Amino acid sequence: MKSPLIRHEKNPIISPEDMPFETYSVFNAGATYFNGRFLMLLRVEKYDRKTYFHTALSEDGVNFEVNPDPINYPLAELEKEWGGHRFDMRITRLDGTYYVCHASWMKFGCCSAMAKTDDFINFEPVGSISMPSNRNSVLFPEKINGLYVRIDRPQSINGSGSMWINYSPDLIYWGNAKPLKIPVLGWGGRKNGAGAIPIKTNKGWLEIYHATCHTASTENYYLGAMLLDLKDPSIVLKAPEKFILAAEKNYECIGQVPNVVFTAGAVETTDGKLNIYYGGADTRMCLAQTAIEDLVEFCLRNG
Ligand code: M1P
Repeated sequence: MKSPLIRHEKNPIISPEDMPFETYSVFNAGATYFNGRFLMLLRVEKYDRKTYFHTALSEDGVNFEVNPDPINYPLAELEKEWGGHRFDMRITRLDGTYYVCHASWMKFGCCSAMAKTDDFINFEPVGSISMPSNRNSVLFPEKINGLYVRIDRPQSINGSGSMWINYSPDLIYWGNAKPLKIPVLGWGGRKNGAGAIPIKTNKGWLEIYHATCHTASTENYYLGAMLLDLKDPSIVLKAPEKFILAAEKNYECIGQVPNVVFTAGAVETTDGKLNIYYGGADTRMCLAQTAIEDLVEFCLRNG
């Protein structure tokens, strides 16, 4: 079975030139549904090469209006002392609160960190939730067996690494870490990391992730999908060896970092689609769509 993902005809849905200010990249947005609208937290790099986060809202999930003002995102304790370049925000709605997990580069390396918000205006740091080197944290949208659960990506000194699962009683203390056993993939042998927030289906938790491999010229990024056990998400039920999206279009191959498709958020639409938002070449925002049941079927048939 072929990948059921279809690129949106309006791709890229947000390019730097669409932004209400000068910027050279807008990519890897976290995404959620908020107060009846689609919301993205855009990663924006301006000409000072600093990173800012701007919300963008949409009625239809395709046409977004970008807030010209960046969000006010207070520094967490460790970041005050050691600096923190944040990137790649993933948004989880859990018990009515929105939790944002992101990478935070400090002087000693990259940690996963978390904040929470009710309105995407005021954010309260939860804190650093890992030791270095770690990133690509996604929080599950519900507790499992009474514990918070997240997938993250500890990274080795040579930059490789793969997904692990961690548990916490309070979002601060994390442990019982276990690697997710996905097959060694031809397209993902270098590193991988969780992308969208896991989606609960009756066949398991559906997770869309990225994985990379080195080619003769670049490190190419792909998207893959897998199903995790509902009661014990450290168990990988199905992890197809086929990718679901590769960088093929110009807007995915040409830009700040070539040959990159990278998701940090997917949102269900009211008409049964799944909108998978992804960065193209670390430069612009793109959209691919499928139906959740088609992606689950893809995992079941190819896993
Ligand atoms: O430049 C491609 C990607 O590189 C990193 O990916 P990973 O988290 O897997 O190491 C991140 O910086 C990501 O934002 C970026 O798109």
